[in-house]
Amino acid sequence: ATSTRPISPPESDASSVDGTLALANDDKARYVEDWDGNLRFAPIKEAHVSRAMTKRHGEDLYNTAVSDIVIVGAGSAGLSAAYVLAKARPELKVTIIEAGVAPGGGAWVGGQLMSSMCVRKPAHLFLDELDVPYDDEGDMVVVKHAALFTSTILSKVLRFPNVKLFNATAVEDLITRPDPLAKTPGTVRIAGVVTNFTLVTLSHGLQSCMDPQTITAPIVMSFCGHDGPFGAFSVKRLVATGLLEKLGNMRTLDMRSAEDYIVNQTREVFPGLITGGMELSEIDGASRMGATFGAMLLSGKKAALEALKLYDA
Ligand code: AHZ
Repeated sequence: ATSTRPISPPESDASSVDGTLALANDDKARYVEDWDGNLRFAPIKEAHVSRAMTKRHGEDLYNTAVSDIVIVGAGSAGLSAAYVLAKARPELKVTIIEAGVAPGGGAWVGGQLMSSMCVRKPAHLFLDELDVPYDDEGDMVVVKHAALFTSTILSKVLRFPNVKLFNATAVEDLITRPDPLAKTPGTVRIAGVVTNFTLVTLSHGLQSCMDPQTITAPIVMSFCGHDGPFGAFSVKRLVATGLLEKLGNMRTLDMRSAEDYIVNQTREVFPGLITGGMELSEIDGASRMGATFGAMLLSGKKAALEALKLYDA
């Protein structure tokens, strides 16, 4: 049996409102799925593929070189911030930089490589907004697989026209400018980020002359997680450059207090730099919470609300 369902022709970007391709009648006859051994893909040229990708990537780099808000780190906190921002303010250009190939940080598993994700109330309201189902266990809810949360929020974030994600791309420095609001001369504020392909960032010891790119933005939000190979990048960089005296270093696990603290203290930690999620525990010397994610979701949301306050000030 031959299905007459059309598949995407290579040249067309056109799609109708409901997402189905608007094909001419003869296209419907040409592009068919044939399961009897006669399936033929549409013709292709290698250059078409190369140009389709390089054109868009170049345009994306060009367009986001000046952004409204840069989000560093697309773990559960960073993605939550991106979702709230992009939804609330479609006119703002939100650029996300994620060092890993796979956005999501640690939120592909719920903890100790186990799949379920525990979320304390009231963060279940954020899951409701995202339409992520869960089991209600009273004071907390359990999503059957952390990947269900992460894939759902990721798909929603990426659909916003005002969001651009560069993955496999690391922030390897911050941009600073003299702070016009500061009383002390010489005081600076964060004014953007310096990026490179993560593979290049990892290879600086092997090759010189691999200069990075820049993205300027009035507000940078950092959700790089707690210390690790790439963790807590922005706050560690503040200390390394003498802009901050020292880090508090993440403390031992205290599930009872850690989540409230992280959400309530999510803030602009340095002029132009908002920090949330577990990166905040490194600057403040706050406890970790272990495998319970409500604070990551709501710290992302609080950070987004703080960013909008700053942006509109
Ligand atoms: O790849 C990192 C990850 O996806 C990314 N990242 C780190 N440094 C970066 C850099 N440039 C670009 N220089 C960078 N991206 O940041 C993301 C951090 O995600 P995460 O899941 O590690 O952090 P989070 O704060 O969103 O969530 C923490 C979840 C934890 S840890 C924890 C505990 O240890 O007790 N408990 C919870 C709930």
